[in-house]
Amino acid sequence: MKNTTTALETFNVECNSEKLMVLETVLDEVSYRKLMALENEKLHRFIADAIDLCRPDSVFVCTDSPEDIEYIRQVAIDQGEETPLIIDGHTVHYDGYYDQARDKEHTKYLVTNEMDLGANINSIDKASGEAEIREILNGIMAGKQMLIRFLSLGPTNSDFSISCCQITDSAYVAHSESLLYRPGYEQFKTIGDSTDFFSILHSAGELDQYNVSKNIDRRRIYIDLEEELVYSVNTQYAGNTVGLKKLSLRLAIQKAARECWLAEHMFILGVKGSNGRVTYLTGAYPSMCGKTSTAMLPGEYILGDDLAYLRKRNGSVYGANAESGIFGIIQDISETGDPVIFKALTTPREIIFSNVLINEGTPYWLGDGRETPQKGMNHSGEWFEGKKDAEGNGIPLAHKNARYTIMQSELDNCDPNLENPDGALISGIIYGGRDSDISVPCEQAFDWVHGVITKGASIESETTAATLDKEGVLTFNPMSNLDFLSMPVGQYVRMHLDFAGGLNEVPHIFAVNYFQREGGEFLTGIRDKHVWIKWMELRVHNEADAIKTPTGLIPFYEDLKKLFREVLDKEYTLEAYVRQFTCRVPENLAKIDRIERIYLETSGTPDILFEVLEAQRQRLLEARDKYGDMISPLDY
Ligand code: SPV
Ligand code: MN
Repeated sequence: MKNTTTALETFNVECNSEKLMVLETVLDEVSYRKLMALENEKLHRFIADAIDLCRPDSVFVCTDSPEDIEYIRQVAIDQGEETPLIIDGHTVHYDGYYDQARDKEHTKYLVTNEMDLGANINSIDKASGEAEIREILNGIMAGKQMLIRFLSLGPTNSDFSISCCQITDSAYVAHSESLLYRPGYEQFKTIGDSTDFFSILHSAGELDQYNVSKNIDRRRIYIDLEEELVYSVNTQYAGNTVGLKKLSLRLAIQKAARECWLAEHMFILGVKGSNGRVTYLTGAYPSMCGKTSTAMLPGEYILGDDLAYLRKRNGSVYGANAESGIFGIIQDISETGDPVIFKALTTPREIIFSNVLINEGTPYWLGDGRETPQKGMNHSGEWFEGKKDAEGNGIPLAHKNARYTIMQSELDNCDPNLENPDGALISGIIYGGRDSDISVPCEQAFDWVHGVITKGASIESETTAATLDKEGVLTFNPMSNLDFLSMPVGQYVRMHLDFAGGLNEVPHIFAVNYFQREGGEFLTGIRDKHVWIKWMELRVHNEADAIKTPTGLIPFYEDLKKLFREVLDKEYTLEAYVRQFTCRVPENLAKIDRIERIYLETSGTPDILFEVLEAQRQRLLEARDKYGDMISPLDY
């Protein structure tokens, strides 16, 4: 039993026709009519409460009509949240200098006494958290216009669809959503009075002279799992504000658990095989582990780059992209390295660049392979080579987390199934990591349980120079979803294990590591990942054999040699193969110890996890007795 009544509950109890009157008094006739066409009481209450709380000067309801979509794009420019660039359709947006990434510290779940999310998940007592954030939101939209959008996660009118209502005072946020998500106004008509939708209330708060959020010290992102409601305030960075991205992923993970499907931080890639077949693989990799470059492999199809929903139908797994656009890292995109995306970013079409350098209306970013100007505008304001910030740190010409926002359909290799309400048949799941000397470049799990536990639930990734942490420290990140878990990690792993129940076609599980190193040198080339992916495609169709090792199934040299020739037109030596696919027993044993320790400290871990890790340890010990610490793939 709950012993406290929250402010929202009080509002709902009191939300009689008098409270709802605010809709009639604040909305103009056109917006009122648009809203009333959606006959949903919970929706009307959410919007009435937001208006009552934030007190905007005016409200705009977006129906997704071309005029409404254009209106939002234009407001973003008129308000100075975006500036048009030389190329048609391109604009630039800046987030504040200290608002360049997801704020993990201030992203919290609002929890009641009876909820247990485990020790590692950031949470706050619901009544006090709600009171705190509503106090910050109180009157925050004075002098501003509130924008209301209806959107769909997943293709519309499908099993995958989740209707969402986003309220924001940032036209940049609303505009980003035009590029990143499917329109949902019409879908809201079809859900009738259902309470089954996500609600997001965002305000950028007071803006400074550069139109960036001023009160960063009062930046808060609070998530109410019971109400499927998110509050976000005093921030603009899309990962904190675009409600359908990581904020909804947290809600979707809980919803998926209730409804027996999976909401994952995964790309979906369509790999071309023989006779015109296309095989779909999903992939979960922590950041800076090659996720986007794998999703965008030249010559293959991209179905999604960040968020995948996986559902079971007729004994098989089908996947859909929760999004229809890309909010991608722009650093290191160059004409030679990434021709498809580079071309898209340098030709006319709708794109929002964020936190890049602008010189004479042209965007520049780190690692773009071009001669870069010595001055311009960037996330620090007027920028010049050698500029330092308040802490004395040199300011690079663009932020490392600078991004581009683009509709996926703008890419030449966009998968034709993007809007397919049935999704695509998923044949395999890839888990990525980053370590210098533990995992081989690619490996297949023995079966679903072995894969979920030793690959997905055991992901570790070395910290890189891109974070403030010490470099090379292994960080635990199960299914690369740790930042977004809305349940104890043991329960989340159990949910994956159970997912295979009732399946006739169980997806194959693979692991990759693109970052093996010896003496500072990478053992694999940047494009070699394409070969590992093509090998997986063959494995799915039983067209390649594999060698059984203590940790999984690895490729035969001859198969890889052939693929290197076909895919990359490259010679692949036996020497390279042996170095890359040697099993390092002590490193693998130490990893098992680390993972086991983490799960022992977490309540609710299923026993099978410990059994599977122990069996892997025993296989490694037996192999060590027979072959020694370093086992060549030619030994078995
Ligand atoms: C990530 O950090 O995993 C992203 C970008 O995809 S964000 O929207 O910030 O989550
Ligand atoms: Mn992501």
